Amino acid sequence: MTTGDLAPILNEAKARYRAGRLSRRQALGVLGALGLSASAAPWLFERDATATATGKAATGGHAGHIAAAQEGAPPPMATPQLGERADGSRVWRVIAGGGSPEELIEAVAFFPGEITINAGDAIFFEIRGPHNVHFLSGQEAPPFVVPVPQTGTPAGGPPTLILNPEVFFPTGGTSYDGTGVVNSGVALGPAEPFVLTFTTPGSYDYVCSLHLPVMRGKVVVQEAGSPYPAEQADYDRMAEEQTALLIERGRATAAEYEGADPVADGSPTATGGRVHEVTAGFVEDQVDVLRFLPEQVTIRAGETVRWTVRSAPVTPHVVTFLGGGPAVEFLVPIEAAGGPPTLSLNPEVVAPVGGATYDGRGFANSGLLGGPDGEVTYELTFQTPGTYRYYCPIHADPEGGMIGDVIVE
Ligand SMILES: [Cu+2]
Repeated sequence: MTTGDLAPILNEAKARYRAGRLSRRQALGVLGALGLSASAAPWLFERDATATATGKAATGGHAGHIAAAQEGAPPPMATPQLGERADGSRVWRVIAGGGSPEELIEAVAFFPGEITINAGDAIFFEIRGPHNVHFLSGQEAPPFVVPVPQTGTPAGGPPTLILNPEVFFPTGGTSYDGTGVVNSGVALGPAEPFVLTFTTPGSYDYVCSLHLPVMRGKVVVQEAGSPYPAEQADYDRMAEEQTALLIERGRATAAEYEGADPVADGSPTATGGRVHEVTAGFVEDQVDVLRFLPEQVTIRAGETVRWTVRSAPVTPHVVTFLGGGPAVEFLVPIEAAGGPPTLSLNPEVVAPVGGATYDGRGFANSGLLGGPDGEVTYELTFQTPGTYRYYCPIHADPEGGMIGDVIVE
């Protein structure tokens, strides 16, 4: 792997860090996993400057990114020149993702979902968030997590899950003729804008392989010289309207879950208490809300909390209580002899840990909910009064992001 190959992961880490969804500690962990020092990521030291920036898009690069996003302005990106080129072909723009990072609301859609261009035209895919643009020519999308057999241990052991390089790294060239595979990799923009030229008339489906089955798009390529049914400005207006609608929808549904009667049905559990429902993230339509709802649930000693992930299979989550112990990382490096380490999913996070009750001490973990094994709920009964903080190690660290509290009276 060369440093260039690492760019998508670094860009993704940078984007998450700037959106406040990755702590400095986690970002350093990613660097460590990639075998890099902190000096390879100067953006780690710019956050204070960013936080005090006034949101002027003109600051360029990344400096105004977060501030601009907070003011509802599109983040400043390195945008290739859009519109007509000297040879008469055009460069268009499609936006992948977006949403309202500070509210932990992500649009899992392409804007526009379908675009009509002519042969010879190119599309700049402006990727906002953890997404890729994947043209598969009819092949099935690869899973974004894959098992690798344990080779080093005598007993074999369960397979380790790693981030699939087929999804995370770019493949294919800068043009697409309807055959083969072209993948942007999981990247976020400015350093390496993903621009793809379409050479051949046809209708081409593509996906974000991190957010299947909902995040799909289509490019219709006409013969060169055909009249266009819509202009870029029309698509931009649609993108803005649709994004705003999706954010609104995410807020409305979140408010419903937030305000729902926390006592599910009052029916006694095996331990005699009642069950309180918490939604652990949901996907509705093409909006993905990465929050625990309600964020604080108040129960009596002896009662049970049941978390339900309502975003499967698009987005998995984990419910983790640290009980005073150190934070756990979702991604950990596997050292490889003579090569850079691979990013694997921490088995401590992926597998359930602990029993059916929790007294606030030690580590308790749901394991991956909404993942390949189909499990979407997790229950814990609390016997001891206190306030217990938990978080999702995929989408937060203990200081920020997807966090909740259980208050036991
Ligand atoms: Cu999560």
